Amino acid sequence: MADQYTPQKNDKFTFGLWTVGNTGRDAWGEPTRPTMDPEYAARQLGELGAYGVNLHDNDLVPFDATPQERDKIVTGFKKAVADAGLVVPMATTNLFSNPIFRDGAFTSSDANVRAFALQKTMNAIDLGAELGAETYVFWGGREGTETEAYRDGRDAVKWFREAINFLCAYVQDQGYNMRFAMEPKPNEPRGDLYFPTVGHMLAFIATLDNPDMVGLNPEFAHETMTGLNFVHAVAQTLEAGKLFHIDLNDQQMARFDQDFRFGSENPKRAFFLVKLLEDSGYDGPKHYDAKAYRTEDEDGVWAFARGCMRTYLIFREKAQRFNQDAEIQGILAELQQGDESYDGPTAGDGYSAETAQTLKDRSFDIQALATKGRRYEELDQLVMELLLGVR
Ligand code: GCO
Ligand code: MN
Ligand code: MN
Repeated sequence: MADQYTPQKNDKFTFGLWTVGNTGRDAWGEPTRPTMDPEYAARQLGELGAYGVNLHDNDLVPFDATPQERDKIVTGFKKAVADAGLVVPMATTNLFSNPIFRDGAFTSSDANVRAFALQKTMNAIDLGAELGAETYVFWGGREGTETEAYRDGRDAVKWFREAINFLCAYVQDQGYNMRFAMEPKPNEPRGDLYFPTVGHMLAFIATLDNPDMVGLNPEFAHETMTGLNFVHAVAQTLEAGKLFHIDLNDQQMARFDQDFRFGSENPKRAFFLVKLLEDSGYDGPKHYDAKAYRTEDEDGVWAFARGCMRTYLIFREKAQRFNQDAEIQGILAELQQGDESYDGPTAGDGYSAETAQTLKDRSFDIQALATKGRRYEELDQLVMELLLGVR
């Protein structure tokens, strides 16, 4: 039954074909669910209230399809997507499944493989553009190592940069309305991946020929696997103007790549993430890069997909309530009043010799500043009570 947590198109929730289509195969076991037809997936997602469906080239077009086969598949899929009332906001390249990429794609030590990766990506960019995608994601699943004995990591960084510069120029040359979103991950499937975190990727982007065209696609699970705070990663990405896309899911720290339903493991962190996204005015797609437990049949897959969206909307409502809660807002206002009572020069005013001297001469009440309670225990408990449903 529809309620206030039922997703609407303008909530902009998206799923990858590979997410709801995940067959439950893992390193130990065969698939537990059959392959899902992409057109069927689009229809089902449309009915669930999703806004869009995303894909890797080979989620739709098999690796070895002829141009005629490709065109037929793409025509059918475009129609299914339109009939379902969906869009394809993001596309990407599978640069990890075929064994040719076993030692990397853009960072492969073999120049033939690097060139093939560029060729495959240009074709996949054409496919994305044909489907209307305005964001193109780069996740370097095989861009890494198990051993440092051969490739010098400096070459990997250089080759990756060359590839992204080349592909930015390709997009511009074609006149596509498309931006790139880089997706960092620390490990899996390789032992170690290059550009393992949001911070590494932000630093890399600044070295590109066209940094304005390139932003991030951070993923909840990826920072969390490493023990990093995803909310901070997204905050820094937003502050840099680089949140071009986002992959939502859940994950326990220091575990295998779990890709759990959004909010299912770390609900409090997920709440603060939703609050940040909503407060920031982020209006891009909220993409679920997650999968149903391997125990599930198809009904379980749709329960999973509904759950991802529903949890986001519940947290969005909680965030609104946080912003309206008199007691919470009262504490915030009191804290802010204290914090803003300072009336001297600040770093934000910029440097001048006079400011520096004024600051050097200023005396501070160290004792008072060092001992005043911050009331975060009280505040956090109110958040917990809000989340636990007793407020
Ligand atoms: C992973 C990644 C991928 C990418 C996808 C889109 O951990 O496997 O998150 O799911 O997001 O390939 O580029
Ligand atoms: Mn992932
Ligand atoms: Mn992802």
